[in-house]
Amino acid sequence: MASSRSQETSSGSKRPRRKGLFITFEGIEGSGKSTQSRALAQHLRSEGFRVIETREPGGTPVAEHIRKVFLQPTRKRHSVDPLVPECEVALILAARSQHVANLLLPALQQGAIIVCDRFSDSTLAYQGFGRGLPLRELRSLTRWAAKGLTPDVTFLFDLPVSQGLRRRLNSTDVNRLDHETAAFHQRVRKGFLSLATQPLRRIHTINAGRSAQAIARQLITLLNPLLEEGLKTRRLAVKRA
Ligand code: ATM
Repeated sequence: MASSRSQETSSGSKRPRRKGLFITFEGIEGSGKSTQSRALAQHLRSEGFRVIETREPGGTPVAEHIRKVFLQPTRKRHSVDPLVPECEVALILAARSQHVANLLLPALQQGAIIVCDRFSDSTLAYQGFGRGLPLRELRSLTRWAAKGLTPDVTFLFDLPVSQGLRRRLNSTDVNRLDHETAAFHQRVRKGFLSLATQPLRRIHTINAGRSAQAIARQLITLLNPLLEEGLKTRRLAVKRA
């Protein structure tokens, strides 16, 4: 990790050094990532860190409004006007820009640990690999909406689509994307896995088919070096002095 006041991004540009830590959870639906992200946040709080739990789309009042429009199942009366992929991207980016500017950047500046359920990798996986929109443009748009913010570490929860969908369709809050075909969700899964092969090594693929306790232990093991580094060099906010 660079010790200067700014950090090198993957594109080679400089971004202001932040005090906090930005952790994201990604994966197909039904992978258990939301349960694990809540458990991790609770663990970090019990260790004395200042933690903010949030999600995308959403996380601020305006972004949560946009989430409702984005996820609302297509009703019969809306079937003449289904959301097109470009509109999906526009809604996601609108929500992300609010979230980044009004919650994530200020909290990171104050040394908080952010535990965020989905971020830009979901846009590449769902709208890029899933819907077929060009990845290069999506990367540039999402960088713009996120003011260049990228996670410090990402946990990608992976399991076969059939298992994820089975878990998901048994739940009570089925959303618009849950009704997509298995082929769509397969493309999304493959997309996530291909993002995880990138050389930056930010994304850790987690086998989501294991017990909740085993997964929780693995996340803490992966995170510990970053927390130690954060306490030394970033000034992470802790409750005890
Ligand atoms: P959660 O159910 O994990 O909160 O996610 C809501 C949906 O938003 C999820 N859909 N399914 N099925 C993935 C979708 N989504 C995108 O399509 N693109 C994005 O950029 C984000 C952040 C979420």
